[in-house]
Amino acid sequence: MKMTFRWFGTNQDPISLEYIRQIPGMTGVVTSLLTYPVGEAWPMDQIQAMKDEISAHNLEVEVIESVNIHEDIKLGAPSRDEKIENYITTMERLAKIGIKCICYNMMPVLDWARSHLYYNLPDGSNTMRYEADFINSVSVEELAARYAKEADTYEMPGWEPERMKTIRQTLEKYKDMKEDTFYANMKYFLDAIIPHAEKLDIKMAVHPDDPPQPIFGLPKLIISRDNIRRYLDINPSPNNGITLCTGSLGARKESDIPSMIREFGKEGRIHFAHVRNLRFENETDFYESAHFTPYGSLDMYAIMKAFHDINFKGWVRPDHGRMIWDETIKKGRPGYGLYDRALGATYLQGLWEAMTRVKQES
Ligand SMILES: [Mn+2]
Repeated sequence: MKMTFRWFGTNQDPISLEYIRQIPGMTGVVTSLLTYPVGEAWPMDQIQAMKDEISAHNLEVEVIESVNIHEDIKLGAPSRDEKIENYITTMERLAKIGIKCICYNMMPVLDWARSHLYYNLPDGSNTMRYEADFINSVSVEELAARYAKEADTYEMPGWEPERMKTIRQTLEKYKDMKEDTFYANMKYFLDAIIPHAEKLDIKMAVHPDDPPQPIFGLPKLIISRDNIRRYLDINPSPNNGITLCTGSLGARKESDIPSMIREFGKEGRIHFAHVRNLRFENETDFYESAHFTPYGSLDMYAIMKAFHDINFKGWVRPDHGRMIWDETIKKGRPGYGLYDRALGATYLQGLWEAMTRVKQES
């Protein structure tokens, strides 16, 4: 595995590349042009500037998270062809700076949702939380307003005030969409882009839906082993793969993540992994815990063992952590503090080293 760290970009992330470089084992960052409008081709000069800045700090950039998919593509609207053309142009430009993997999601309208961004834990840290009753009782506008208030210095990706202005109309468009139609729209997109991905040597890695259940009446598709199987089968190219996100998949109690890693990983269809833990409070509610197995509900040893057993060579990043130490006061992007993710990265590498040594010495 290659250990990486998510970085939101210049002026978008309070954590410097210099600090990221100091985390043991960190080979590179995973980033995006966050402020660029979805559906348009990213300008080459901005892509190059991003690459130059990261290289100047002795870090690699091989993974982009994310190049977002325009709603027209998900909805199968007539204007999708133009958006797909732009997507391919972005892929071509990213290939020029050595990008090898693009993470994206196929979630209708909203990228993710939580009830709390800074939920206080008994140890004095705070973290993101998902309380199902709360999410089911608020309107999408009320939730957006809550995020804007709680994280006042950062726009939450997918929850930008600009997007919220037309959210009703966008939600309405999905009202009667059948699952088969949604898969057909995904296939149309994949069949258009995957030949280019093959030529450019870029691995496409769809991220599972977060949370993995319908909210605000929106369909959720990439949430389970069977749905991922279907997504991979609609375009069987090895360049059509997944981002295995333990936190997103793990928010369904029935998910067997190690078995998914073995199944999809052995086929070479896992290109990128988000590894984090979460703690269930009851059947539906959870908060994002420290990575260490005893603190959460996911067995991080079993997860890393599955990656180790399949000899995973792709990119891994620690995922959402808690805000700890001085970050609880200064805060920052929820889930994306420096310290807990750095601890997560070293913990995951500790597990990995032990497994490698046991294998060598046996
Ligand atoms: Mn994730």
